[in-house]
Amino acid sequence: MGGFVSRGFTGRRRTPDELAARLPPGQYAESGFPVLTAGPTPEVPPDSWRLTIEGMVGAPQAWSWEEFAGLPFESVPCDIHCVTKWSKLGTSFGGVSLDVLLADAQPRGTHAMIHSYGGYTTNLALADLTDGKAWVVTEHEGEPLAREHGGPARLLVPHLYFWKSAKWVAGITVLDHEEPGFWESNGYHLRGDPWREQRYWSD
Ligand SMILES: Nc1nc2c(c(=O)[nH]1)N[C@H]1C(S)=C(S)[C@@H](COP(=O)(O)O)O[C@H]1N2
Ligand SMILES: [Mo]
Repeated sequence: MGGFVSRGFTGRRRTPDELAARLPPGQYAESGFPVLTAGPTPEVPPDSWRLTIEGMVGAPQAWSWEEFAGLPFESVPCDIHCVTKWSKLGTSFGGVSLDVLLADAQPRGTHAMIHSYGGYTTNLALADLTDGKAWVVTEHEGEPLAREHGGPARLLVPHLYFWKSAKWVAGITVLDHEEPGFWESNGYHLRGDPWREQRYWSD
């Protein structure tokens, strides 16, 4: 009886071995889906949402919600890792690969700045956005992406810390050099590989 009662107070649930191997160093498995937003939550009705690709490209691109819905859509099973140390294992999103979005734009640069409705920015190397590693997603676990998680559309870059996955994504500017985005200007690592624990500038 006493053992039963005290069970809930022994701390975080143990992560089974096969999942533990998917946890980068310093991370714990979170079963919920925490919301982390710097500042207010923008309201972006799908009818006024636009996604643009501009900057150092051969042909700038822009999609309305309706046009975006016509692009090849894929399901993306993945694990996500927040720099604040929670990881969500075995989740899934649905959206359009950056390979599809960048194909017609003909990028001429090496890096990108991602811009969100509300002003958030984050930087990525093009190499981290291409070859099946990044998506603009509109669904989470089969449902429309909730507004607090970036709905109607967010970037998803699951192999890097989750601050790179810009919510309410509005635009991708291709650059021929690297520039720090919002968190990267405030002490977060320029790349943010969770397997190398690239959390802060000094990592
Ligand atoms: N536009 C925007 N995107 C953002 C953020 C933000 O504050 N604004 N926070 C980032 C951080 S630090 C994390 S951990 C994830 C959190 O996503 P979630 O709220 O869906 O868990 O979104 C990232 N994308
Ligand atoms: Mo974060």
